[in-house]
Amino acid sequence: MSPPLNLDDTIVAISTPLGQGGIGVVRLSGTMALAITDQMFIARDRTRPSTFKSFTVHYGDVVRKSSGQVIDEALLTLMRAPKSYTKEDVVEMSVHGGIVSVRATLELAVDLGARPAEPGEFTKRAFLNGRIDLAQAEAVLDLISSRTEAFLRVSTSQLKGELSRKLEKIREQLLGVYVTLEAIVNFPEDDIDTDKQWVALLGEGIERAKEDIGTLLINSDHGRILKEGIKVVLCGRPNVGKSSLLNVLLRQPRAIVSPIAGTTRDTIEETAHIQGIPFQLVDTAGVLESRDLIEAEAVRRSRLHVQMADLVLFVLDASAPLHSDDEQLFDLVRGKNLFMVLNKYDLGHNIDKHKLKIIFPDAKIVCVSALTKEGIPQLEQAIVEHVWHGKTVDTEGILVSNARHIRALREALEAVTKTQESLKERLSLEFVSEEIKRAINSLDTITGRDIDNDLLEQIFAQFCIGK
Ligand SMILES: Nc1nc2c(ncn2[C@@H]2O[C@H](COP(=O)(O)OP(=O)(O)OP(=O)(O)O)[C@@H](O)[C@H]2O)c(=O)[nH]1
Ligand SMILES: [Mg+2]
Repeated sequence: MSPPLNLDDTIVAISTPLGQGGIGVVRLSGTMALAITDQMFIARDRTRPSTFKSFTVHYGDVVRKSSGQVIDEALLTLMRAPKSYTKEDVVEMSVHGGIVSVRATLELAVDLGARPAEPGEFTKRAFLNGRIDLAQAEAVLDLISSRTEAFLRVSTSQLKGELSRKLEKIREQLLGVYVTLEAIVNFPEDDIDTDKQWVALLGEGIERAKEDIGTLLINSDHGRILKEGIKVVLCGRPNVGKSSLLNVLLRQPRAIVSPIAGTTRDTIEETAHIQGIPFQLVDTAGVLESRDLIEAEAVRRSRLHVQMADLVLFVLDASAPLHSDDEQLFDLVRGKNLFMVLNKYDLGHNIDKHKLKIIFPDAKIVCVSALTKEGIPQLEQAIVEHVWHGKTVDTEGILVSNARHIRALREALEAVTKTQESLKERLSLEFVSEEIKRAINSLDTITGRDIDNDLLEQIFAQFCIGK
């Protein structure tokens, strides 16, 4: 475990990606931020940064005063505590992009007493100083790594506190139940338990909380999909057109296509966005029996990808009858989420669809031509529908996407369900009350109201430096 970080330190970091760019930002936060800036920034009008008003921007030079060396010209932005990202005094100096200038500015601040920030330490301070809760801090992380606009919307809504407010509502419901239960347990002489009404009342409160947690969990599937994407694996015997199909779905000629069987000898992975959802498409080698070590490895990889797929597109040649090589692959894809993609439809339909239907009753059959692109929009539509299980997704609503949050919600749901059962079976009220407490604690780990230090370290360690 790393030692606890000192909140009294003034921290500094380069907050923009290192590399060539128009500008680079060096950010300072802490009680000494202004005093340090006074030592390294000379404004054009010679006024000292510590006298600047909050939310103002100033033009000047970053200067190493000991040697008189001007490091770069800069624009300085000041945000005074508590109205800043960290709730501390924050100074941001925008210097010219490129590595040298930002590094020199950072080193100067360190020489003057600032400590290089740990990854995510600015956001961590925002959390520890009570500006945002943990769910919001994690939304910052998601926002930075968003790969689709749909997911960007999800993380922005979480950052604005929509998830936190919903959790707070559920917490209050459960807390109401908990307080009532504790009162009954501690003051039995009030004789409330002769009145059956309270059981019904408690039951209602619990049921409502359960429904709310349940809804968050159902939608979390969608949140996770938007965040992580869906792994779609194309498999099938050689020459059926897997690579051609991959290229069509990617809208670029990524994989080599040829009439020679066994063209693809390795797995090819690319990301495609279909209707705002990120898909990780994997093209596999069609070889069945390997003639050499390379092909043996290709077969092994293909099998591994099929096993890990969220959806398998089993590609077949629609213009020819089922081939024994097709059938050899049936066992590999059995039990997977499966689409039968009948390709080369432009060449005729000689495949026995009826037989396929009998062998794979649950698989969807789609006819396409990678050559003429006939049926491709329908294939894409079917994939998207399959992903959302036929439901439309409201990406404006609250979508929990974080695995940690999902786990905590599941625990809370389990505890609440147990409470319900215990009430029904009229088990001891102490027991019921304990379970409610457990549910509340689980919810509290999401917002960080109740979280241990190690986990906190782990969460912020995923951030980049400077955020
Ligand atoms: N007429 C027609 N030809 C197609 C279609 N799709 C692919 N082809 C042709 O079929 C041949 C094989 O295509 P590939 O995409 O390389 O097939 P593959 O399944 O990736 O083959 P391997 O990598 O060897 O396993 C090429 O000559 C393609 O041009 C289609 O829909 N219609
Ligand atoms: Mg291929």
